[in-house]
Amino acid sequence: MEDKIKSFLDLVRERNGDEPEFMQAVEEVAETVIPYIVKKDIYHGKNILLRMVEPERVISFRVCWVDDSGEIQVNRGYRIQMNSAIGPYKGGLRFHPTVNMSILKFLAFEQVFKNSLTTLPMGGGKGGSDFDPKGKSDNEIMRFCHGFMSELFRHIGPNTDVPAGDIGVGGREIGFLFGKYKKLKNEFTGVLTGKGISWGGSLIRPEATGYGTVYFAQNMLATKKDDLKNKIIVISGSGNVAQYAAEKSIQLGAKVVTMSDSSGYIYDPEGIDSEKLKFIMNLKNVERKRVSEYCVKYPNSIFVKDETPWSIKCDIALPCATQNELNINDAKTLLENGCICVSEGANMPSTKDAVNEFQKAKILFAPGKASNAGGVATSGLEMTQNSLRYNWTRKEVDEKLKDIMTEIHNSCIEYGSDNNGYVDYVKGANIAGFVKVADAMLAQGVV
Ligand code: NDP
Ligand code: 2IT
Repeated sequence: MEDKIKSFLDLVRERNGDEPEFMQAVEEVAETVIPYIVKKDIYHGKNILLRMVEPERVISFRVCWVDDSGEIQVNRGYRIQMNSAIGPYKGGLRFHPTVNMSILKFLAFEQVFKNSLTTLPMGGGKGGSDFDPKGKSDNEIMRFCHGFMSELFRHIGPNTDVPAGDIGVGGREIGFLFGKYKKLKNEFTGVLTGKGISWGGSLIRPEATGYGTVYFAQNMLATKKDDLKNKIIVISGSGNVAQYAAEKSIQLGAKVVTMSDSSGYIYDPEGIDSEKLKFIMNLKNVERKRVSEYCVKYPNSIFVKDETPWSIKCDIALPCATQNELNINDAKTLLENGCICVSEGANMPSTKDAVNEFQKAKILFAPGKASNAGGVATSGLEMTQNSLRYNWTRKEVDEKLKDIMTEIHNSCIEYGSDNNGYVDYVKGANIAGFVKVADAMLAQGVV
């Protein structure tokens, strides 16, 4: 078995060159899925996994735009259309200076499994740009988004590929992207998700990833007859996912003590209550300032520069910032401090070694492709509402989101439980996600 996995990974590495994040995502899947494939005759001789690691289409394009001082700027835009076996390509757009092919391919690959887990008919894709939104004026953001869409529009569509937000792409950016698409195509369609409520968006979509991550933690804790009440929670990030993970945690009676951004983390031993969270939301979403400002407003808290929050004692950790933000030493520290549950809000925030530590200690650990799937699931619900030309209420969407998170949890249990009752959520999510896509690919033949 080891040999089979190794020769598969060697081949993928050889074909893809230096793409460390993509290889990390592929390795984690190969290690759990290849042993499953070996046991199932229907998949033999079909090279399904080799087909799945090859994007169906990769688009790379130039984005030119004029900044406020009149200078012409050039960025690179991408869309990876990874797999469309079970539905149109679906996945976010990331605007961040670190964006490159390796990062987008890892995200697109994870998205295929995640979207399959949601129970909804969505294929997987991801895109973005190395554009850095930090410090840009609203007009510069608009000009960049319009430039980006002036090429992307010809590759997407409500039945082809439906992008959404990710790091650096929120409601403001989706608005500018949607406006340009509509202008170019003369069509009002559900081509993007995360839209504003008055122009085709879904209630709960902004909240969905963070809420879903906490609902997944709730499901995991319930297997131990436990819940979130009075739990100490450490959260990283202070963007979309982190904010709503914090909001739901507070609503369920937990005490959130940290949040962070790329400059460091804040620690509030008294807890970030809903009033203080409102301050953070305004700081990040409206004023677009650094999280350290929190400590000026609330002097009983501290700001720790250039560090991640994992050394703070907690019961539950919710990494909600970015990939590989939690390493093996962080995992060891969390475990020493008594952490019993990690639910990933970000995509692949824990390094491979860190995941191994959590699994060795047999704590509750959920990989992002399962625990953060509530965001894209609610995007799927937005697509459904757009097709119906109808809007569900907040309560209706939230109920559907909760049900989907429970379904995903059940799938992980079905494919990830061992004989002693331990659930390997990584294995469960990978195999459950794989089966649906693989079966569709088999049915559709070699295309
Ligand atoms: P936002 O842009 O709203 O927020 C990102 C947060 O993470 C910010 O606090 C940002 O700090 C921090 N961050 C970003 N990059 C780094 C870095 N390299 N080092 C340290 N901190 C960093 O993005 P989201 O909240 O939407 O996304 C967060 C994570 O969740 C990502 O991994 C994304 O892929 C994942 N995700 C998002 C979904 C969604 O619906 N939005 C759905 C599923 C997963 P700063 O402001 O300083 O950059
Ligand atoms: O990583 C993700 O699942 C997202 N950024 C959300 C994708 C979506 O299409 O809503």
